[in-house]
Amino acid sequence: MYRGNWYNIYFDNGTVWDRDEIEAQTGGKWEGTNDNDTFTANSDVSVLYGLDGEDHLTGGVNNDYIYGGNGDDILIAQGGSDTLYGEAGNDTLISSEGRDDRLFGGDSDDTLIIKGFTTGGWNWLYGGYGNDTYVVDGKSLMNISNYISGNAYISDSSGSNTLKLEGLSVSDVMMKRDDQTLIIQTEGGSIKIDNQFEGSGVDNIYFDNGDVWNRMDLESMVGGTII
Ligand SMILES: [Ca+2]
Ligand SMILES: [Ca+2]
Ligand SMILES: [Ca+2]
Repeated sequence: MYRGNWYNIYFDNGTVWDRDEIEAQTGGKWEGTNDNDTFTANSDVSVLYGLDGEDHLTGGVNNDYIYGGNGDDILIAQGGSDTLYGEAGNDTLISSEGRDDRLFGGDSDDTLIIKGFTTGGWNWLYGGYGNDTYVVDGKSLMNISNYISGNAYISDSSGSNTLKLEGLSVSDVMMKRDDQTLIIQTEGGSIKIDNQFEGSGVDNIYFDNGDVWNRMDLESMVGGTII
């Protein structure tokens, strides 16, 4: 019986895709090459695979999932709530709006950046294996409205990690402790570092003017002891 065959795509080699297969194959997926790729998602695409090479991939308006693959990649979240996976290599992952993004550095030494908080919400940063660097534009935290707050959550239990608070000085922040979690409170939001007082998290926090706080400094500020 002939029914609905206008949905189908016929290839020269005899392959036929029906509608389900077309949706599965073209449902917003973009795949790069094993060389260096540069790609920015549009509204039709929400899953990006960089594969090998040093890729430069940027999210679009959707809630995108971006996979860097092997190599040192640059992945940028913008619009929607994006999830970035650096995977292997020394990757740079950037949340450009700081709006409910999730960044996973993966293996090796990655840099995870929140470039600016334009709205409230939480951003989740996971460096994974390796010595990872976290960079948070703290100044933008102070510029969002009084009624909403921008927040970042850092969870990292391996390597020697660093947090850079851009645009902030030591007088802009207040350190608090909630069980083993360090909470860095600013006027416009907070940064939580999971299990900081159990030896996870970051070894040093850098401020703009060159001030550095290490683990011991953080311990003494919140009145705890290193376990
Ligand atoms: Ca590639
Ligand atoms: Ca990578
Ligand atoms: Ca890493």
